[in-house]
Parts: sequence; C-alpha cells; structure tokens
Amino acid sequence: MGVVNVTPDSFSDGGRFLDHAAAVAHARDLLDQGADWVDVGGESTRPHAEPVPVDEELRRVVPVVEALAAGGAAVSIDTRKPEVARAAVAAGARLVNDVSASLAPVAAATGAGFVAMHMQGDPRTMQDGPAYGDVVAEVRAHLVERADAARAAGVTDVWIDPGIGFGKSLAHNLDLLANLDVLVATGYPVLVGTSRKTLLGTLAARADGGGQVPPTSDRLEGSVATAVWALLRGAAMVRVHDVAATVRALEAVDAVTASAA
Ligand code: HH2
Repeated sequence: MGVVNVTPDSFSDGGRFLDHAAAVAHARDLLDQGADWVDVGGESTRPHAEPVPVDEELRRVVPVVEALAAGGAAVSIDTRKPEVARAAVAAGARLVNDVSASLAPVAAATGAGFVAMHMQGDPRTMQDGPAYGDVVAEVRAHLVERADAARAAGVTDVWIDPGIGFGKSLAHNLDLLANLDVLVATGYPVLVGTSRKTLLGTLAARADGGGQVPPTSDRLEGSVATAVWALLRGAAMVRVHDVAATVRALEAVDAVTASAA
C-alpha cells in the first residue's frame, strides 16, 4: 500500500502532493512501482497534529480519489471523518483506512472494506507518556473488538493494524512488531505501517553510535527492513512511502524463500 498524503503538514512528505495533479501523478508512480493499493489522506495524524475541518479535507481528497479510481486503481481513504469516508467511497475508494477505528458503520453502509487501526489517545496528545500494562494483549483485544463489531455490522473485508507510532513508546512499537504473530493469529488480515516513523529515526541514530536522529527523508533502511520483517511474520500488507525499494527488497526475499521451499 503506497501512501499519498494530500496535506501541507504530513510528517515525511507534507506539502509535496497538496496539488491534486501532483498527488495523482505520485499515486500513479507508486502503482507503477508495484503498489497494490494507494492510500489517500487529507489530514496528518502525526504527533501534535491539529484536526482539519471537514470541508478542507473533502476538498483535498475527493478529486484525487475520483481521478485514481476512474483509472482503475484500488484506492483506500485514510480518514477519521464519516463525511470524508462516505464521499471518498462515492468517488470510488474501496477501503476505509481509519486510524480511530470508529468508521465501521460507514464501511458497512457503503460496502467498502475497513481497516481498524489502534491508537491510544488522539494525535494531539498521544505521545505524551503512552502507557500500557501489556501492550500486545491490549492492542489485540481492542482490535478484535473493533473488527468483530465491523463484521457484525456487515463489513466483509476487515483488516487490523497495530498503529505503530500512535500512542506508543519505542519499546511498545518494538514489542508489537516482535509479536505480530499474535495479531496474525486472530485470523484478520494485518496491515502494518512503520514507514519513515520516529522509531526508525531513533534506531538509526543508535546504529550510528548515538547523536543526530536522521530526518524522515533518510530512514529508508529501517523502513524497508521493518516492512520485510512484518510480511515475513505474516502481515498481509505494509503501508509504505518508498514502494520501489520495498518491492525490490521483497523480490529478493521471496526468491530466497521460494528456493528454500
Ligand atoms: N500511519 C499514518 C497514517 N495512517 N494508517 C494505518 N492503517 N496505519 C498506519 O501506520 C498509519 C496510517 C502516518 O503516516 P503518514 O500518513 O505518512 O503521516 P501523516 O499522518 O503525518 O500524514
């Protein structure tokens, strides 16, 4: 799944694809590079982000979804707002990717699929001391409850996502990635997004012997490594900014796996 942020302020590519034509061209590039889905979003959910008014979010995403879906692309809409999810599905999106895990009724009413992602708190405050007893068990329980409710409401295509970086410390993120099999064992397809996130900046600085955390534009190695890790541990899809590099890495790993079989 390739990321298409039609925003001025996304944490890694804010402002680059705010123009509709630039967003559509970028999404087409990601599809050419091997993405199966493009995930279009009009509101940053990075730590401390301020919410975007519904009209502005609609203005950002609907024409982009429409253009891509008209060309046959599998489009998901990354939103927390029912109005935006509804309009995007009407414009051709087939999956509602919801970091608040609250939009199952919209997915059910429109016939779209649904991604329930885990987030502790909300973007404005979620990184102010996130706390869990057992992060893996708590995230699993929350996601299963949301996914079961979505199924019961009539959604047939239901995904779960641990929400890496959404109200989680480095240790929480690593624990979730290390124990992805617990989520995979629920039977719901698992989506994982680590791409360019803070945990990878922290780990890159550690690898460099301490000091400067590299900018989001310089976190490719960790992004690809953790995407490959997630898929090898049973995730069904990864959400990435760098599709070409991820596809190449997977091709190499697939070749080894096929040869070992
Ligand atoms: N991460 C982001 C946004 N949406 N959706 C899912 N299902 N899983 C994720 O991990 C996830 C997500 C954050 O990344 P990005 O869209 O690049 O940044 P921003 O929220 O600043 O636009």
